[in-house]
Amino acid sequence: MRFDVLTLFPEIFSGFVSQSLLKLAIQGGLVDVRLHNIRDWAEGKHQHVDDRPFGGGPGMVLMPKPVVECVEAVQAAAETPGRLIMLTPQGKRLTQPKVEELAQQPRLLLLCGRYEGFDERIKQILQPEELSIGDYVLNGGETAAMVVIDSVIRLIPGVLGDEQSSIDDSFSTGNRLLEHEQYTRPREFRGLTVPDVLLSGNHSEIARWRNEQSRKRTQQRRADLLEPPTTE
Ligand code: 6GU
Repeated sequence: MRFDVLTLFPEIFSGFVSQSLLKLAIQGGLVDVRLHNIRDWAEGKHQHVDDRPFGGGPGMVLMPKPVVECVEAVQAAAETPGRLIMLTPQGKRLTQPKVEELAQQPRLLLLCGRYEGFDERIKQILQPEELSIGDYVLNGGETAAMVVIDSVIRLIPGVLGDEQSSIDDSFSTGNRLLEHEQYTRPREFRGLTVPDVLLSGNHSEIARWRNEQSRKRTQQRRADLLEPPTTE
C-alpha cells in the first residue's frame, strides 16, 4: 500500500518512518511512504504558501495554487490515482470502520494543513474526503496523518507479526469491547500477584475469564461502546 503525504513539514515524519514496525513494512515492500513538500510548488523567491485571510482575522491561510498543483503533480506521478484525504478538524471523525475501509485502498494521499486552514477553493477543486482524528485542536495535520498511517498499516496482511492481534483489538469489526488486562513475568511484583486462572493452563477457563474482564471494563469505562454504533 502506498501513502503520499503532502505537507509543509516533511521532516516531522523522519523518526516515524524509521521506527521499527513501519520500517520493516517498508523494507518488506508492504508499505511505501512518499513525502512531498507543498512548498516545492510555491511561486517566487520567497516561496509563499500562505497569506492573511480576506476579511481579516488571525492566522494565515494556505493558498490554493501550491496545494492544488502539488496534489495534481503527485496524482500524476503514479498509474493509480490515490484516494485524497485532507486532515482537518472540520472532517468526519476517524473510526475503526473507516480505518478498515482505508486499509482496502491501494493508495492514499494525505494532505496536511497548517495555520488557520485551507483556502476554500482547494476543497472545491480537489473534493477531498476530510477527516479529523478527534474533538481537539492540533497545530497541523501531520500528527493526524501519522495516526492514519499507523492505524491503517497494522491491518495490512503481513505487517504485524501475529495477524490475530489486530483481529482481537478493541474497536475492530464485530468487537466493541476494551481489551482485558494482561500480565507477564514475574508472577509477583511488589506483593502484587498474577490472577491464578492465567497460570492454570486451562485455556477455555482463561478465555472465559478474559471475556468477562473485557465486558466489565467496557461497562465501567466506556458504556457507550455497548450501544449499537452510530453512523456519524
Ligand atoms: Cl486532522 N487537524 C488539526 N489541525 N486538528 C485536528 C485534527 C486534524 N483532528 C483533530 N484535531
